[in-house]
Amino acid sequence: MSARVAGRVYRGIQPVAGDRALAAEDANIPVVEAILPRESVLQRTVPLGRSTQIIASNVDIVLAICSLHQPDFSHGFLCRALVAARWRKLRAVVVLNKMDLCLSGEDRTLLAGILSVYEGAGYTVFQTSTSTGRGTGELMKHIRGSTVVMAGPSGAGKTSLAKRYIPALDVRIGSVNPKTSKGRHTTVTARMIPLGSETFLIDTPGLKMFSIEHVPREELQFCFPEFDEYLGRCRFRDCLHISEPGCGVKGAVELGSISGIRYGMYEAFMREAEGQQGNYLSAPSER
Ligand SMILES: Nc1nc2c(ncn2[C@@H]2O[C@H](COP(=O)(O)OP(=O)(O)OP(=O)(O)O)[C@@H](O)[C@H]2O)c(=O)[nH]1
Ligand SMILES: [Mg+2]
Ligand SMILES: [Zn+2]
Repeated sequence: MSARVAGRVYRGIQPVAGDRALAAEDANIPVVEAILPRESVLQRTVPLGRSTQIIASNVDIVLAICSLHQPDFSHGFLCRALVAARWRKLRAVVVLNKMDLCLSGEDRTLLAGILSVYEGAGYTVFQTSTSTGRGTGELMKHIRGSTVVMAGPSGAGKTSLAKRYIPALDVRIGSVNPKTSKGRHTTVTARMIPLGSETFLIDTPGLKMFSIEHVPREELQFCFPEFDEYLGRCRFRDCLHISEPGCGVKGAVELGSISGIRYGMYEAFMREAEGQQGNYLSAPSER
């Protein structure tokens, strides 16, 4: 159903997918008079603009969706999306889509590495293919009854997943540029799609990078759930787990209890937050 938004609403707040609104009926077209307070939001920093953008509101779960190839998997993208979700206290799960393209021995090694990093960090990882339907039923069981926002690079298959669940959905599916393996930014606005009466899936435009500059530097350590049990074990109470002696987090990395790739991401985000390395560099340990 479409609605008109009263001009004064825009002066206070920009409506986003997931918002709940008070609406009045005007010549059969609902007119949004007010946006109700948001219970939760997923937000990102707008690259270069230094402002933040609320991607969706009132969500229960963030589906951080990516693929091994077309586009290529990026720890940087995935870890940023997971940080953004956790900073807003949103539950996140990882969806590895396009599993039908994961055929070679090299792919299986890559997959095993990714699973060990993210499952080791406590995340549930779903392996799906919107082409064959693999894993999409299991994913549906997990999200049933929730409002879910998809976040991922362009071309990962977000809209294709929505269409797998609602085949009659009138949406555009893009393609992936064969030269660059990147998507073509087909979806341009976020949209909430009802999947049954109590499950809602928010499709979003693919991002080049999920920027998290809005997350304060000292709070990044709390956005890596696997750090939690080690945070109290540092010699210094204000340890930021970079170069301080007697650091519990670094000790756990050395013992292999925390993945070196995830810790490398933490270090990179801390450096970025300090502004030493400019913005949006990929982390040194990214493979
Ligand atoms: N092989 C394969 N291709 C897929 C799968 N899912 C999506 N695709 C293809 O990937 C391309 C991009 O799919 P979209 O669903 O438009 O991707 P998106 O994430 O919505 O992209 P944006 O809207 O640009 O953010 C299309 O050519 C799809 O057919 C999959 O599971 N396997
Ligand atoms: Mg799309
Ligand atoms: Zn420490």
